[in-house]
Amino acid sequence: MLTPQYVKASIDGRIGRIRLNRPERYNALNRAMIREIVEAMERFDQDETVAVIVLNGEGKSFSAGADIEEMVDATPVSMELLDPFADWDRISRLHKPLIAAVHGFVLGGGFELALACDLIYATPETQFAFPEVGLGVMPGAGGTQRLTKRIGRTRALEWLWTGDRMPASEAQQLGIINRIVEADQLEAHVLTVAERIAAQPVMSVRLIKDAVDKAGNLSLQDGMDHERRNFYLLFGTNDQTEGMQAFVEKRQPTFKGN
Ligand code: CO8
Repeated sequence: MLTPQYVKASIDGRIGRIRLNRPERYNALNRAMIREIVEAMERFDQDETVAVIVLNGEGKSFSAGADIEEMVDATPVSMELLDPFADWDRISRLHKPLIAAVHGFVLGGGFELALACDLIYATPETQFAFPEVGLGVMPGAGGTQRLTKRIGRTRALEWLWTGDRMPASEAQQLGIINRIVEADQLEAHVLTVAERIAAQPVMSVRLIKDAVDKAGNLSLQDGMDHERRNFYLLFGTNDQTEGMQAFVEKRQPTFKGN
């Protein structure tokens, strides 16, 4: 594997950290950068020492979206042959919690990358938008689908058609982001949340994510059937035995992550 050029990846305790590192371009996402992000995510997803993955952007902003210069001469055929979204699709197949800590501009593909994460924390000054309409295109990495599932058709269309900037306060009201945190506390806050999740039984965290993902795609009954199978499966884990035994014995559990 080549040395990453556009991202910095590191492990901090049980947290896998990925920092978008193209600040001179507002972390505009070219194809190589997306591949590096996805490869780092997959590496952490497979690494037993990592429990949670945290993503953030270096410089003034999280990301100003896909690299426009890279797309300016694209044709339908070049896009079809390159299939740039194949890498993006790999993000949905990750099992571990993905947390985005965003600031500054979160635009276009940058917004799509944040929406592909499980939790989003933002600074008060963060601005979200889908400006693609003004470039004669539209979101292509899940923006129309994920935004609509989050906030409903009517609201999504307004943001997508106008390309207006959505302040963090509104993103929070709409349920797009989890919480607004002052810029100087964002990193510490997100790491605290990540560490709390990392301390939970690994299989519970994993199967909760799996079941919640089904809620968007299955009927209520099919989703509940899936949930039940995950619930039963957890009775095969050591952490279930320990968690329930510890409760009965009135002591703190010691989870082993299996
Ligand atoms: N792509 C390429 N370069 C960019 C991008 C971008 N998205 N955004 C900023 N840059 C570059 C600028 O060209 C500039 O480069 P240089 O210094 O060489 O002139 C540098 O970053 C600094 O930018 P500005 O001088 O423009 O800085 P400002 O502070 O004046 O403005 C903005 C910052 C508001 C972020 C402005 O740069 C902007 O509007 N950027 C474009 C935002 C945008 O339209 N994003 C949507 C892109 S399309 C998309 O995301 C489709 C997603 C579908 C997935 C595709 C996968 C293949």
